[in-house]
Amino acid sequence: MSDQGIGAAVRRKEDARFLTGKGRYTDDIHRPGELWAHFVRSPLAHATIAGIDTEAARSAPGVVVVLTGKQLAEDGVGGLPCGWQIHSRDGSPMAEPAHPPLAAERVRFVGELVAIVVAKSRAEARAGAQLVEVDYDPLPVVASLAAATADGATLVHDGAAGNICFDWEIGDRAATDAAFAGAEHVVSLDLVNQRLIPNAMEPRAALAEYDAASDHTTLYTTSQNPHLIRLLLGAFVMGIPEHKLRVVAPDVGGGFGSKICLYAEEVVVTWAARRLGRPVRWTAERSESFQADAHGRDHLTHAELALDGDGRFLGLKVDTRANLGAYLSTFGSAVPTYLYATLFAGCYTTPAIYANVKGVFTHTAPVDAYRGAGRPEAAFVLERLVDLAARETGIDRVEIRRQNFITEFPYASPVALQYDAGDYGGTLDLALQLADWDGFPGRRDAARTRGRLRGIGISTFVEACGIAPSALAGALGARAGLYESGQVRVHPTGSVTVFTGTHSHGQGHETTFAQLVADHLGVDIDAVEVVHGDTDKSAFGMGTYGSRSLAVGGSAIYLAMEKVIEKGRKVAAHLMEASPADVEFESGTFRVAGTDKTKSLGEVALAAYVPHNYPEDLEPGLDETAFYDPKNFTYPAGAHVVEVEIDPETGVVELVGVACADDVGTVVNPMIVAGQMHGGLAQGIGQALLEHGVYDESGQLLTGTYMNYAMPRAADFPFFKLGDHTTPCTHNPLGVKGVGEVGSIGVPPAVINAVVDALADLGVRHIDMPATPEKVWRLIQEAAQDQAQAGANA
Ligand code: MCN
Repeated sequence: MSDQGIGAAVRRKEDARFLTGKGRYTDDIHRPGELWAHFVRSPLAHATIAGIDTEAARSAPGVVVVLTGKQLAEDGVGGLPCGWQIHSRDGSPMAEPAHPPLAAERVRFVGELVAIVVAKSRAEARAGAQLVEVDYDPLPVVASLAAATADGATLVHDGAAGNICFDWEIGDRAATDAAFAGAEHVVSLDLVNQRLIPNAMEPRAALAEYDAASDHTTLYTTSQNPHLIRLLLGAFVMGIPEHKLRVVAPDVGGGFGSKICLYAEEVVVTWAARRLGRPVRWTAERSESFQADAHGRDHLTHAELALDGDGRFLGLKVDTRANLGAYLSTFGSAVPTYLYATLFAGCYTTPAIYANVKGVFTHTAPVDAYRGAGRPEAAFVLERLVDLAARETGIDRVEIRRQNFITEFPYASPVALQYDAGDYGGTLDLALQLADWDGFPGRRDAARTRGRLRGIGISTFVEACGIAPSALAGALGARAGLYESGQVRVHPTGSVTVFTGTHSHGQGHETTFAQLVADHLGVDIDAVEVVHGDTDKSAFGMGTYGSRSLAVGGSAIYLAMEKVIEKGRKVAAHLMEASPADVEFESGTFRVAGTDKTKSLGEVALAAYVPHNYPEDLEPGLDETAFYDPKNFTYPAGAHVVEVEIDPETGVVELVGVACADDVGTVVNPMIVAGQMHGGLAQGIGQALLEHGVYDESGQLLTGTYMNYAMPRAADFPFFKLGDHTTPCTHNPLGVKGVGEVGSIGVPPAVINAVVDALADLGVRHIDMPATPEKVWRLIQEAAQDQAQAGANA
């Protein structure tokens, strides 16, 4: 390993600009003649729009134009498309109600766009928006899964009976029923996976510009996948040919999945800029982010696990209602189906699995991917059930997992996935060692003497990253391919520019992708620049989500480097008067095998661009592109152990230990991998203990500010103990798997299992997330009352 290549803990190249305030975010970009937009948003969750009076707003100081859904429709701007089609178990396609970017007739969630006010300044746009009079006729609201699926519930969309978008299934129902019929034990659980609200540091923003001379439109936007936004916006919504539309996602301050969707604001700002012939900009206020960024999770689930007398898992049944919000977001239908239920084997050999998922419309913000996207929900169901199974059968929590682990690979799970590699026992052993599992009883007894309840919890899990291959994704309903492009341009003096279709918004690609080049081409890392986020620069790409960037995007870059080496070999052979077959390449040097004749990559590049002495049949230049469509997902796996102490007087849960052993394949940069783990763990622990997006019955968002949506802070965490246990991915050229979501997937059940362990002696069987002090305190009080009652009855 070099000090820059694969495996080196190189400091992030991009941090120099971020830490010195030189990052260039959408809101930092200004165009001459630009105008500001402010949106009028619905204050009601469900209402018909009887009329919109824009008169006063139009004559307000500085206001240039006020536009509504009526004009949008007149201009032929289409609705927001969904990227993944799900079929119900009866074979019918999912309900896909229209999703107009500006509501014209009916509003369906608080925060939905109704009009855009464009003015000379931000303040004037905001003040103008206050003057837009919308005449709403309120309608009944279904703001929760329970309300939306109750008999006779008000319909969110007339075309979706019972508010059901799809009624989807996976697995073998008959085999699963048979497994349950022959079971010794059945463990069942009803649980909630609560709604989360993503909170990227940078709120969403958009700036659109139209150049009439060239008929070119440019949209700067806070996106995780600019090429996809160009495709959807251009081809499906606005009818702009892609060669006339440029989408730039410059520095983006975090996304966590919430910036993969095509949003109504992006469409409306682009439309307004084209209509006016002047640049139009918008930056969300934080309260707009709370209301209108796509939310995450929000499931109600009933699950059952069947076991034989020895604790072997025989069958798993899961029934989930998944909240989709008021409209289908770009990947809203894929998250609770193919990204969720395909993970129900986890790391276990359960032979029969059946899951039914109903996607439900409600009068709430659309729900889409949030870090982990489906996989945390699956791991939570499974790991809570497995823990309960251990308690209810009396089998040790570690042993019940170990005896059900998949140990032979490749492994075909009963829910569609084909695992290629893993060592679940190895990660478990390492996590137990890091956590000092065996020393726990001593620590618990010591805590008791301090009047505290101490618990330890474990979760062992598998995730699937880098959805692939495109043909399979297409067969399952994806309306896009899931490959990636990589271009490697070696300049005449040997420095390198890499163009990728992925997008880095905190993941450190500018460093790790440069490490790939340092490793494979032997170029100094400082002589490598990674370019992303601009559809005019990178050939094409599917962007960044699903922890796909290294496994898919990095592999594309690797393949492009292979092409560079192949061409360079021919040039070097010519320069050294040898046969290409005799030329080897290593660490930046071409060598005639078995001799001391060498040419550096820089010398070869110079010859390629100044081809005075050059092979006749070879094109000049050293610039290669590869598209990589993976053969399979990658399957990172891990074991997370969490230790908590609970103060019975207050119900406060203190996290006293977090130990994680993860297998993310070959590690490119251990420091970045640890950073990704820290971030994911923070979000997973936030879900387990603090965060909850809550609507009241009328569809008002009660958690619309940081005063009532509890975000985790550094002081909420102990030091994380991290361990790495690698089994390389077998089907990509780098052997890598994803790491970006591991923490948020693995840790929530470990936290809740630890909380339940601490309260188990009181008879507590389950607690829903977030395990807030109030919830824990109530459980303790109820348990005390039950025990007192039992004593009185005795
Ligand atoms: N890496 C590595 N070795 C590995 C695996 C990954 O060195 N074996 C490095 C990669 O090269 C990359 C980083 O770790 O620099 C993350 O890689 P990967 O797992 O491929 O994930 P992506 O880059 O595709 O990022 C997506 C993932 C997701 S899905 C969410 S959500 C998320 C996350 O990353 N959102 C983030 N991490 C985030 N981090 C920040 N700061 N901000 C976000 O919005």
